[in-house]
Amino acid sequence: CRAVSLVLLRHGESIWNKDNKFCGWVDADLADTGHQEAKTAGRILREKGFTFDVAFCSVLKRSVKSLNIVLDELDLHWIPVFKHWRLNERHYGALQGKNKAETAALFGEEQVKIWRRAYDVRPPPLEDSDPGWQGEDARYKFIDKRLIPRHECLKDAEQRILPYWHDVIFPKIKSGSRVLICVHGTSVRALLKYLNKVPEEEIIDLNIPTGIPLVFESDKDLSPVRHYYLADEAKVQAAIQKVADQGKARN
Ligand code: DG2
Repeated sequence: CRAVSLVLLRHGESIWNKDNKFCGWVDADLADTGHQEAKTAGRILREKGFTFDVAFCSVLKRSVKSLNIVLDELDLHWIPVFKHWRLNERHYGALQGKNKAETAALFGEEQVKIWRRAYDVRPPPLEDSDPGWQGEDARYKFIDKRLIPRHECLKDAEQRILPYWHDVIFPKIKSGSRVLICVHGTSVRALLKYLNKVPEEEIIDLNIPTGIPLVFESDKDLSPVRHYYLADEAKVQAAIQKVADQGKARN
C-alpha cells in the first residue's frame, strides 16, 4: 500500500527570482507573486486533504515566509517547525547578485547552464575579503566557520543537506510523521536526486518550479515509488520552462 509522508516545496517567487538575479545565501524577500504562489500551494494542499505533523525550512526568509503562509492556509500553526542552515539554497559564490541573463550574455548560455545545473562544477567563489560572505551573520554564529561556504555546486549542497536528512528528517518520517519541507531550488534538487536516485547526467535538465508542491508516495518500507506535482501538467511545464529560461541571454 502507498502512503504520502513527504511533500517538498520550493518557496514562492522571491524578489531576486523576479529580477532574475543569482541569489544563493543572500536573504532576498518573497515577491508579492511569491506570497500568492505560497498561498495557492497551501490552499491546494488543504483542498486535496493533505496535512502534516512537522515542517522544515531553511534560515532564509523566502523559505521561512513561504512555509508560514502554507501553514496558515492549512491552519497548522501549531506543528513543530525546524529551521536549519543545512537546508539553505546552494551558495552561488561570486555570481550572487548578478543578473542571470546578463551573465549568459557575457559568458555564454552554456557556461551559465553549467554553473546553474552541473552536478559538480562550482560557480566562481567569493573572495576572502568579500563583505558578502555570511561568516559574520548572526544566524550562523554557532556554526564552525569552515563550514560556511564561499561557493557551492549541487554536490556540495547535497553533502551538507543529506546529513540533516539522515539525522533529523528521515527519523521523523520513520516514526510516522507526515513531513513538509519548504526550501529552495537546489535543496529540492538534492533531495529529489537522492530519493529517486537520479543519475548525475540527468540532473543538468532538472528545474524546480517555485510554489508547486511535489508529493512523494512511498511503499511500506518508506521507499519512494512515485512523485508528482500538485498542479496540472501544463502549469507545471510552463513553470519549469520559466526557470530554465532564466539562464538565457534574453528572456
Ligand atoms: C535560486 C536558484 O535559488 O537559482 O539562488 O538564484 O530557489 O532560493 O530561488 P532559490 C538562486 P537557479 O539555480 O535556478 O539559477
